[in-house]
Amino acid sequence: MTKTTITAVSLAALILGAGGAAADTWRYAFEEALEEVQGRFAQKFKEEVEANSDHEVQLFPFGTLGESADIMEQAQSGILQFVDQSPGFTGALIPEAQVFFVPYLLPADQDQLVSFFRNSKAIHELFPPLYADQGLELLTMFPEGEVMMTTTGPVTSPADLNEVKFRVMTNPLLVESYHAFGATPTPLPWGEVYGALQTGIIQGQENPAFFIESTKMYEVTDHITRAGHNNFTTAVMANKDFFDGLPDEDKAVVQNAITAAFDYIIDYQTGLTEDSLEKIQAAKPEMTITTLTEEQRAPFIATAEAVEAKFLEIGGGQAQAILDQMKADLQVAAGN
Ligand code: 6CS
Repeated sequence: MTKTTITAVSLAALILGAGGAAADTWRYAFEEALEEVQGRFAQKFKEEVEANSDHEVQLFPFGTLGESADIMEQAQSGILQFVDQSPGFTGALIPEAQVFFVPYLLPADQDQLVSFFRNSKAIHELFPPLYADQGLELLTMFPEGEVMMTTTGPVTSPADLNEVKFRVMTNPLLVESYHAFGATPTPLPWGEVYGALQTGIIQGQENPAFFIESTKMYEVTDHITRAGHNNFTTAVMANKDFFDGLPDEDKAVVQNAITAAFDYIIDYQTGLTEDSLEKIQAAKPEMTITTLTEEQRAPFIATAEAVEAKFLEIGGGQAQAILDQMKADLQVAAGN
């Protein structure tokens, strides 16, 4: 062996042979700011990984690497090791993920909701192969809070949404759902929403209360309506080649950090909705916050069947299996 060959072999041994002992920097991007729910989750994940390994996690909040669609591309191509992208956007890539936009499917009860996310076979067994087909290791899904409409006009019935250009995430089933609610759905990336409301291009959007407060949506709308139609679901993934290539000890570090961050983010959200609504009311006393009565909700609830049928049409090859399993999981979460 020549000296050059020996050096090259030693170098390769150093890089490959070190296995899990090598300290790496892992890049993790998400769709929100550092102090919003996805950012809090990511901070907890980073803290856990760094406490239990030599690796460093570098966090990229919303806007630093582009929109949601951009960070997904970067994660799929391996530029990022981790990404948080909500089914509201992933539904365009994985049609089955649109199931989270069948209105009134997820329970309003927080304990049932958390139990569903913890134990769901649909999430833990059926979705991972669908994400894997897109080069992604699905690590977890978690809820971010009751979704509320914020609009420039008051809303107590679908008729009030007539002619309302209503921003939705870029997800075909969410478009269908707002059609069924009587609005004119307008899919937009997040970065365009405030400006579109300010300039009157759109007149409404939906999001959880913490996000309406932190992104100051109340400055450009006047009414919050709680129709109880959904809870915001998000998902954290790793680039699959990266994850598959990790030694077992690092896979365990990642999985344990995800479990710790899941528990943390559920605790963190206790009281968050009500606190956020209070902050909104304090910042803008004239903002109306209306919880629709059962009677007022009835026509919104009545759309669920048609939207579910649409999901089965456009939700991909596994749509029926996913929907059936979700319903079975929800029954278990409800204690039936
Ligand atoms: O509406 C959206 O697009 C955003 N909403 C939340 C709660 N998180 C990120 C997402 O981009």
